[in-house]
Amino acid sequence: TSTLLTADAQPFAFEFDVARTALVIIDMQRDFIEPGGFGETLGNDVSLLAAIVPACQAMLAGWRRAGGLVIHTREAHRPDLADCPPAKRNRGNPTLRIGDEGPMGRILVMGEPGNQIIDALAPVEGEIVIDKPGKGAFYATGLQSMLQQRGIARLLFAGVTTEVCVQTSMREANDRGYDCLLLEDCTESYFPRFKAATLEMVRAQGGIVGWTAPSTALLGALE
Ligand code: C5J
Repeated sequence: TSTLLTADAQPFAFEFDVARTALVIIDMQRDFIEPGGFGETLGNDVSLLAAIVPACQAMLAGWRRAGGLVIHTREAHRPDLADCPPAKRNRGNPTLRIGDEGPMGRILVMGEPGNQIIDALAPVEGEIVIDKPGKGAFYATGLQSMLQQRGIARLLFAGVTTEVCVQTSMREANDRGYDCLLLEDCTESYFPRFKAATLEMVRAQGGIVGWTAPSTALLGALE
C-alpha cells in the first residue's frame, strides 16, 4: 500500500510506505552462520551470528505478510574466481581461501552448499536473490536497476556482518539516495563492539547514514 507509516527509530521517526520500501537481508548464508564456512576459517565464533536468526525470521514473516519486496544477498564468486581479486583471496592468512574446498563445498563460490541462504530464511518465489562479489550489495550487481524498476526509495537492512557487508551496502545505498534503516536486532558481527559502533555511527550527526530501530518498531507500524 502507499499509506505512509511511522516507526519509532533513532535519531528520529522513520516514515515509510510498504510499496516503496524493500527489506534487504544481507548474506545470511551458511558460509557465515554455520560451522565449517568462510566465517569460521577466518577464526570467528559463528554462534554469535546464529543468535539473530529468530528476529530475522519474525521480520521476514511480517514483511512478507505486508506484501513488501524482499531482497536477499549472498557473497558469492564465480567458480572460475574471475570476479575475485587476488587482494581479496590472499589477504590475511585464512585456513581456507575463497574457492578452496571446505566442509560445505568451495568457500564463497556460487552454487556450493555453503553459499546457500540458511533454511530458516530461504527465499520464496517472487523474492530477489543477488549474488555479489564484493562486500557492498551495489558493487558489480544489478541491484540498483532492480530497485529503480520497482520504484523503491527506502531500504530496511538486516543480516551479517554489521560493520562489513551490511554497513558497506547501507553506505552505498545512502550515497545513491535511498533512505536506509538498520534493524538493530536483525544484524550481528563477530565483534559485538563493532556492531555497537556501527549502530552509533549510522545514526550520528542527524542520521548521516540513516536510521536504526528494533524490528518490533517496524513490525508494530505494519499492524
Ligand atoms: C564478511 C560479510 N564479513 N557478509 N562478509 O566478510 O559481512
